[in-house]
Amino acid sequence: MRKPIIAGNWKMYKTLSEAKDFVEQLKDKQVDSSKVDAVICAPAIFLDQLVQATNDSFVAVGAQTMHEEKEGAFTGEVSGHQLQDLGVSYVVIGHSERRQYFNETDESVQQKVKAAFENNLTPIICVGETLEQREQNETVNIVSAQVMAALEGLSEENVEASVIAYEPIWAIGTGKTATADDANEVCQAIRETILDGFGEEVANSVRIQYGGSVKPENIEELLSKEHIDGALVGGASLQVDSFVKLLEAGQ
Ligand code: G2H
Repeated sequence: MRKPIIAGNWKMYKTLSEAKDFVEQLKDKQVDSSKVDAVICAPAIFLDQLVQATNDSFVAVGAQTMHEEKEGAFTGEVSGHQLQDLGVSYVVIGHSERRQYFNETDESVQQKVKAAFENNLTPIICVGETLEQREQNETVNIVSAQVMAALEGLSEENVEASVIAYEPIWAIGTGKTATADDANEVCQAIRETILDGFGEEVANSVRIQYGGSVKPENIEELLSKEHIDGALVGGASLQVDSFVKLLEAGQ
């Protein structure tokens, strides 16, 4: 059985006081961490304080991106080494917004995933197709290629520990969700790709999230599907009550 993982992706929202407020309220909620993994992926400037605030709670903290180098003259960037030093546990890599606005490619995603593991961070690796690619029936080819590129060169152990987030680009922040069956179909194709590349045990263990306009109203159906092991959630992770409902659906 794969343990569901619900990760909030706050993107570029909240001030520090709002972030701390959120976490203080969240910590008081009854969430069974043996049944669901809860992650908040916050802006880099809050990570230090959120790690401290969530210490000894069911909430883990993640970053939204990282640089693949340990250190260097990369103005504005944050490295995996620095994230590890803060006590961050997860890092979102290759989100479609990073690919679209910050020139991230399959190649840079691969380097970042490798660097994440070198720094004991669990990568949440985002893949997904555009509307045009879906309409041309290219979804499975595109997504499988993204997955294989991201995982290339990793040990079986690291592939097994990776989290893959399938986020169809046309469903992100648009209010449009893939149907649960469509999402499950692509998540199954991702698992089959991993099976071909790394074997059955790894494929059966790796957790695959769906992302794209997930909310309390649609999460139960998504999670009821065989190959969907959680969700990467933007908008609906910004309010405590709604995030808790998502976690409750996972446990
Ligand atoms: C997709 C998702 C979170 P939203 O980007 O990664 O955001 O749930 O707002 O579509």
